[in-house]
Amino acid sequence: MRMLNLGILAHVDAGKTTLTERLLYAAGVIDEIGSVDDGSTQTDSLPLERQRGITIKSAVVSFVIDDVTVNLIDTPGHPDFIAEVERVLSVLDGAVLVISAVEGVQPQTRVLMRTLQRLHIPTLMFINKIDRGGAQCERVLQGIVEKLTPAIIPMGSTSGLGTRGALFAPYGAADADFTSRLVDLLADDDDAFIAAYVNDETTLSYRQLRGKLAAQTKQALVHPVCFGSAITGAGVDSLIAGIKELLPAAEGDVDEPVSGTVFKVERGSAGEKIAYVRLFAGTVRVRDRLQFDRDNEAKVTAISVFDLGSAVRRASVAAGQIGKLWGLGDIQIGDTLGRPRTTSEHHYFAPPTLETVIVPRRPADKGALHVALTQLAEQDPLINLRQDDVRQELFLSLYGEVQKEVIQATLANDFKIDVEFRETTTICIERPIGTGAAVEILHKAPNPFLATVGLRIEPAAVGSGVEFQIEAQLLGSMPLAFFQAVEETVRETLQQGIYGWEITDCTVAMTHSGYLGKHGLGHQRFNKSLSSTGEDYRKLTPLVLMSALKQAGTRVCEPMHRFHLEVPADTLGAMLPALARLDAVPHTQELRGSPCVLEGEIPAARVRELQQQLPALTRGDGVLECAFDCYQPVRGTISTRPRSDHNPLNRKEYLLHVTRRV
Ligand SMILES: Nc1nc2c(ncn2[C@@H]2O[C@H](COP(=O)(O)OP(=O)(O)OP(=O)(O)O)[C@@H](O)[C@H]2O)c(=O)[nH]1
Ligand SMILES: [Mg+2]
Repeated sequence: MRMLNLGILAHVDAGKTTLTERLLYAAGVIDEIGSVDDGSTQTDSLPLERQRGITIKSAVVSFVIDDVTVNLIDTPGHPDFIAEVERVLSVLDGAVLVISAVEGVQPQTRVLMRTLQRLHIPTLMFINKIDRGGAQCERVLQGIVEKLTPAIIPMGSTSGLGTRGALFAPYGAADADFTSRLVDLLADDDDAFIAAYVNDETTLSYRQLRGKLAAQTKQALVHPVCFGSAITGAGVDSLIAGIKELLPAAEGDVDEPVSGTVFKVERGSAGEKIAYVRLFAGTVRVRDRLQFDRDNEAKVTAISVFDLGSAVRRASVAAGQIGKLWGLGDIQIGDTLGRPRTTSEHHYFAPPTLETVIVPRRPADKGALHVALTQLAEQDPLINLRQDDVRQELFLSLYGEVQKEVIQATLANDFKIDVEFRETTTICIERPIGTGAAVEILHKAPNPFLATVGLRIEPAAVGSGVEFQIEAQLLGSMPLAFFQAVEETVRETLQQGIYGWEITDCTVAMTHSGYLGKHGLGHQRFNKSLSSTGEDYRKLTPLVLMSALKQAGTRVCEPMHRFHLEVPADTLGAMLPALARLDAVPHTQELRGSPCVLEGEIPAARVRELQQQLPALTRGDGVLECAFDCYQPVRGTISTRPRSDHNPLNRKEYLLHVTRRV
């Protein structure tokens, strides 16, 4: 049996969960189609999802198309839950990007498509809701070409747009327009193909063209587009045929050593940890001992595998499948099973841009709150729980207000803890401005450590993160463990820059190294106080790095959102000055007709104010959509905005503290 792990992604409310339901129905897994609005779908199974009618967590269901088992992952579309999407990206073989035929390409659609392309995930597009009033076809296609990618091909035509009877009819060999568009599209990436075509148009059979289309779709070079309606079922059969024909199902090697990725962690009814794993190679059986990150090893006590809808208990899970594993107490999201991880941690989307202080309404709940949040952070590592040393307050990272409400409701429902939030602030980053270097040499005052560390820090491309390099002449000059200690400490130290924000988009090069080894001690026994240890490097590195960083200087950058605003034409006069007051900059405006469309950038810190002012400014008719876009230097005269609880004095004390060798 071949397997296909398929993600359904889209802007909020485009119809992912409804489409999932429709696919399960068409595949014969369910007899009745559930509805998001009644809270009866398979994948929106959490009480909160059913109450609110939105997806909050990614959920897996499975169905079979002929000889292919599809594990389908329904993801949330709301930008506050983008972390849920991020975690599943590394386990997907392919994706369906859903776009509403009424709303067209929306801000989150862009964010998602950009990432799917960056990761080369083969993607089909499904233009949903063709039955809804206002549904359009050409305009949406044009929007896709302009805002997402020109490498698309509509796979059929629609009729009765905007009515319950709207239909989708797939093109075939006889549609000359379709075949010539196919040739144009496919030739773009294939010179031999175009040569064959130029020589003799008729030598290319329709079957060859479809084969080529499948090959290029599987390489994520082109994106076939189907239309339909998840509510009426129109176009769903063609989508299913497309999933089978055009996306890369594969048979994993079940006899190889185990290799897998954990993309979701949840707690069972008895509080036990359950890890969702996509297995790329090998077979895991109950009672197997499994190795995973951070040198952990544990015994698998139970397994279930997704089969015809939900997960069922099995004795094993094999390559290609998604399984739930019990017994791995220390497992975390993102962990690799079996073979050690080869790449460093990847974030495909921007991390949360807001941070809030969370406090229990009953002070006595403080301990319980800490425990509960630690458990939530286990399922959602990006909420990044931290406690500040001075005020002993708990800080949570957040994407937005909806996520905040969901955390509040989860704490109340599942843990019986009432909480409130204080002071939501934006999380900035710091980028180095120039190059800085520093070095501390062994046995040379004031260096109190038995280690030599030299570091140079310089700016790198925006979005590149932190790269650590060891300069060539140092390689092999010191035990690897010491280099590792330096790299780990560099990454740790960069969590808090000069103004207290995380430093990113830089390269740190190790320029000097040195150690005192056991061999230097002659006949004496190994003596910790006379030879270098990892601790020496862990304590010296922050001092060297911070002094290099001060030399380089840093610039505080704040998160910016891209906004898409639709407002009645006659409210524009009030809207534009309001945007200016909020530091929002419109780049494009479509002022003809009503509503007018404004698109541009706004600091993340001001989005909430805009949301609050919008109803009054537009008589309640304004529609605002925002998605994170980039980090930009904080504007105005104050280009350095320190973190609220950042206390340079503390940092100094910390550095003084670490200079004492123990
Ligand atoms: N008319 C019409 N309505 C649809 C269609 N598909 C979904 N809807 C409606 O659109 C709304 C959102 O549908 P969902 O399936 O929850 O959308 P979603 O993409 O899963 O939303 P999130 O998971 O919250 O991002 C619901 O009210 C659906 O009934 C469709 O094809 N036609
Ligand atoms: Mg949904």
